[in-house]
This record gives sequence, structure tokens and C-alpha cells, in this order.
Amino acid sequence: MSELYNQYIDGEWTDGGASETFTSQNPATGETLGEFHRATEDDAARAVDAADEAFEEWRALSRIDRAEYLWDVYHELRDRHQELGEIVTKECGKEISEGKADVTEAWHMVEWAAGDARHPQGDIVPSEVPTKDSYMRRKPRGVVACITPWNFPVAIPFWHMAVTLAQGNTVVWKPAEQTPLCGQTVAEMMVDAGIPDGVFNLVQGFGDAGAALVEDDAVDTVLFTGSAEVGQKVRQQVATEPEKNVSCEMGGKNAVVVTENADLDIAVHAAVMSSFKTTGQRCVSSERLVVHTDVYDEFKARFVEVAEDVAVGDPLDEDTFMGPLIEDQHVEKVTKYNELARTEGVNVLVDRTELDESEIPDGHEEGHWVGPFVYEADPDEPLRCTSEEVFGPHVALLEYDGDIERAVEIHNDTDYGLAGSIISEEYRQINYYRDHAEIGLAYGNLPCIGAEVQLPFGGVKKSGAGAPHAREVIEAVTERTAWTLNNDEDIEMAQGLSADIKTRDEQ
Ligand code: UN1
Repeated sequence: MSELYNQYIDGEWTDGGASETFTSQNPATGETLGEFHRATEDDAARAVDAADEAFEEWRALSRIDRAEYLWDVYHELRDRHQELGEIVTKECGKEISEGKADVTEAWHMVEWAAGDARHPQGDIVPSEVPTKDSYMRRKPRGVVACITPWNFPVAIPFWHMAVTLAQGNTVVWKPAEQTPLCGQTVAEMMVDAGIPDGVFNLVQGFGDAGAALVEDDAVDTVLFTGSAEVGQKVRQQVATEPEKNVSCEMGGKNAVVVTENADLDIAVHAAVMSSFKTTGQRCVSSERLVVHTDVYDEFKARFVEVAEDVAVGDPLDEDTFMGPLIEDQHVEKVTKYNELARTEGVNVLVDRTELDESEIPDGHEEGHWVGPFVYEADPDEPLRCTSEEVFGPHVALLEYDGDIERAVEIHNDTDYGLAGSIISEEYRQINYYRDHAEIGLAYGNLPCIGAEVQLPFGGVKKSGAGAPHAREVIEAVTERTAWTLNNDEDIEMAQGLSADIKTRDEQ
């Protein structure tokens, strides 16, 4: 029987008020990985209270002392790389190089945040008045609620929490309900590092617990990475509370543009990586390939050939390219979109929605398997399958004729704006794309996945506001004060404003 895990609130592991539990399943095998108490709204409230209570002492430490706790976490992430990578792979189904890369990305972010603590902070600002000193200072905002998704179950929590903690805020974290074991493992690392009671809190639960955090008056900032649907609700809620901040990163309907000047080796490689890595379950995965008519037939033949053959299977096997989808409901969703594409009249080129039995490895019959689904569609038709995010290996080839302006027009014809890429050997086309593609993460001659932690990670349009990541998190979790000190014995004002006090006698 698997273990029964708790919440971590105010320095204690506690079952909280929960009467219900939920389990975590390995999406490749169906094996139960752990059972978890399901946090109630009261648990969320208690965690927020604990974080609020712990804030004054934590903010009083120097930034460098706070970062010391993070360095411990950094070393543990590195030392346990293989083991943690396997936990990620077992719980979220990404193949093992991706499971390990998730852990690497986590320690990169911890390194960034903890290293940043020793860097100069703020700006010295000139004054018109020579005796005045002005400079910018930052203050932590207080309690930060971090709500993170299952597809990067170790990295994204550290995108949110590493900077937040180093800057002097306290945290209540709700991991995705699909990856609570990763949540537990990360929380144990925080405990091992000796982070003071109440500074870091974990609530394991579902949307009700997340909503309770977002609505709690004592929460000062909400960091959210996840679906556009939920993110939109978070933003609406926070908009009603002027004292609360929010930074959200949501999904995309991302595209790779392949122009008539593309190197097709790069184009096919980049498109396969963008569409099928993580089984299409990255916010930055590409579900649209916008391909120039001059190279369309060759690109199509080569892309289809790989999509037919790409290895789907046991994610712990190093020869696997695509693991399973996260859960049964997601298989249903992806299958429905594949069927919808047919109903909408597209031309299906590859349909591996239901894998052949021979492809499913022994002992993995309960896995949530789907393979690539590739089709061609008319870029001018307003189809649901080419405009709604599927979050799976569901890819449309959209043929275009004309110049780069036309390609970018199709590229931007979506409500989303997260990531994208152009494949071209012509620098004018590349520059045009760079300047006009409506996205937060843009690439040239690369896949549209695989951002490094020191880049701001966030989108435009429906893909989010703010980037709950690296330097941008600092903006979301701190207040800036423009501080001015007078070093003279008299008061002198800028802008020629008189500082003389005139009395009635002088009138
Ligand atoms: C996500 O898309 O859900 O840029 C996160 C990347 C990774 C993070 C992806 N560094 O592909």
C-alpha cells in the first residue's frame, strides 16, 4: 500500500481538516504512486495565516541569508538529479531526458535567484537638487500564493518560489493535483534546508483550495502558471482586489513558420521537437506549422514520415521520444479534438490516436497512450481545431503563398501569444518575424520550446500577463519605493517650486 501524505503548514506535516484523500497515478502504467490528504479551504486559510505570521521575521533577514537556504535546495536538486528525474517521469509521464531536464531547470532557477541575492539591487537616480539622494528600493509584498501545473512539476514551482523567497516573501504553494508526489518531494527539500516555520507552506488539493488561496485577503500576490481558462478566472478575481498583484502564464496555440528560404533539415527537426516533445503538453508546444507553398510538399513528406515513426512508449526507456498523456480525461480531450478536426473537414495525414497494440510496452496497458495526429487545413477557414489549444500531439499544416507578411498574418491569427519560431535562411524574413510576431517567446531556426531560465517566460494576448519567472517575478512580488533623502539643513524643491513659507504679515 502506498503512503498517505499530508499538508505542510506552519512547519508541521498535518492531515489538516481533510476527510477526503486523492491518489497520484503513474500515467504510463496506472500504478498508484501515493495517497494524499485533500486540502480543504480551511487548510488553505491556515497556511495563509502561517505565511502571514512568518513574514516579518523572514523579511528582516538579509537577502543573502535568505538565499543560503536556497543554496541547500540547489545542492540537493543536483545531488539527486537521476532519482528526482525518475520521480518526475513516473508521475507526469515525460520521457526520462525530459524528467531530468525538469530538475535541471529547477536548479538553474534556484541558482539564478540565490545568485541574484548577492548582486547589486535597485537604481541610484539623479536629482535636480544636488543635496538630494534618490534611489529605488524594493520591499517584499508579503504572502505569495503559487499555483503550478503538472507538466513541469519541479521546475515551475521553483520559477515561482525561488525568487519569491529570496526577495523576502513567504509562500503558500498548491501544486497540480496530478503531480502531488513531486509536490511532496520538493516540500521535503524545503524542510531539509531548514526554512523557518511558516515561510514555506504546501497545500495539496484541487481547484477549490487554489481558489481559496486566490481569494484570501491576506494573500498579496498570486503567481499562476496553467490553463488559460483558470488563469482568466484568477485574473478576474484579483482585478476586484486593488491591493493584490497577479502574474499569470497560460497556454498557447503556437506556430512554427517555415518560409521558402528554410533549411528543411532544420525545419523538420524544429517542427518535430516543437510539436511532439512532452507529447505536445508544453504551453509552448506547437500545434500549427505555417509552411510556404514552394517547400510545402517536401516539408510535408518529411514531417509526416517522422510523425509516422516517432517512438511512443515507456518514458523511462531512453529510446522513447513521447511518453503518455497525463490522464484519461486528457486522452478523451485530445481524441475529441482529433475527431473534431475530421468533422471540420481537414485532410488527415497521420492518425495514431489509438496506438497499435504492438506499440504499447508490456505492463503499460493502463497507460494514457496517444500518438501523433497530423492534418492539413486551410489557414483562412475559422476552424476550432486550428484555433483552440489541444495540449497534445495534434498538429495542423497550414500552407501559405506569398511573402513573410502573409506568414506572420496567419501566425498571429490566434487569441493566444506565447511562443513561436521562424525557420529561414533570409535575415530580412527573420527580422520581420521577430518584430511582428505577437508572442512573448520567439525563436529563429530553433524549436519554439526549451527556453532557458534567465529569459522572461510569458506571453501576450490570452497567454498571460506578466511572466511568473526570473526577473519578472521580482516585479510581481516586490513593491518599489522611490526614496529621496535631503542632506542639507534647508529644504530645496525641484521643478523651481518655491520652498518659502509666506505668512500673512508679508502679504
Ligand atoms: C511550459 O511550456 O509549460 O521553454 C513550460 C520550455 C521550458 C518550459 C516550458 N523551459 O520549453
